[in-house]
Amino acid sequence: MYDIVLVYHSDIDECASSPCWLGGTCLDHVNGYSCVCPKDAAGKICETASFAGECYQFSPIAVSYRDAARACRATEGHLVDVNDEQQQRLLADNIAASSGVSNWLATRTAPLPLLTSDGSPFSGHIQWSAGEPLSPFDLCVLLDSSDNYQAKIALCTEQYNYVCQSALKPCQSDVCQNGGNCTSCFNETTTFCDCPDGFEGNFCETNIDECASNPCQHGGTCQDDVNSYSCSCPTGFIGDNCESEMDWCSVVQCPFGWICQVSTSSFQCVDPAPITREFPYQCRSASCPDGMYCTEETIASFSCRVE
Ligand SMILES: [Ca+2]
Ligand SMILES: [Ca+2]
Repeated sequence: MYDIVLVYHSDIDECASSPCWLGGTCLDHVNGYSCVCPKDAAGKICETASFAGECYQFSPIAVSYRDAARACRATEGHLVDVNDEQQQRLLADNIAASSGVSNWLATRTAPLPLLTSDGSPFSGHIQWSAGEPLSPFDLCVLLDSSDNYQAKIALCTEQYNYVCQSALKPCQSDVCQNGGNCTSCFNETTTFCDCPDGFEGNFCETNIDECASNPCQHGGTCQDDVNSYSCSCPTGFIGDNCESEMDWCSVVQCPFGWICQVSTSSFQCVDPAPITREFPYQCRSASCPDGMYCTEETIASFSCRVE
């Protein structure tokens, strides 16, 4: 008796759950995935974006307002401030393209007044933890995903996702290659490279292949350059893309007094007065330009054709 063991090697599609945010493209790998983020987004799942001169980081987890504020401070940012409806709409669109759930804003009510033992207002000076004093009954503001990201009041102790905000600054250490312009946020944990024409990639490390579209015609050879390309054309073709057939008769010389007639990839030299010829024309090495071969056609004509 033999046990028959069937082993299936099946790779799970880690992109099936659409893990990349903000329009990032997911690449499935063995045991994982990676995200290719759009130009103004960055991070493992494209969770950080720059727009309107500021940086925004969208959290994948739900925590209390206080923990959210603390997490943002830890990255040298702060909970997102929304001051007008346009900003709210922009933020809402980006939340919808990331976690898609409700998110805390920085806005909250002032802490409730502190009282002493006899009920009078506390006016002493004591040292507080960061973020304190914050009572469990303080109220905070969130953008409510169940109501088209309108603002809504909630207890600050409830748990929601959050958005951290940070100014976009020039980079202290320039990580961009090939002359890319470097900006950073969240204490340089996120950097953006604005690439010069002809380069792409997170660090402008990729010289875009302008030959990829096969611009050279008629079998021309393409040479990639920075934001440009050049074509080496086969004999008989000219132009930036080898698109034009050579007008041979304008560049070659037939024997003195002979007539040049051009045709596809060749030309012919014809003696207009063949009757005076004593001997048939004999091809010589100088009869045709380099790259062409000579053929005697009649007693008084020969052609040059591309080899
Ligand atoms: Ca996979
Ligand atoms: Ca290039």
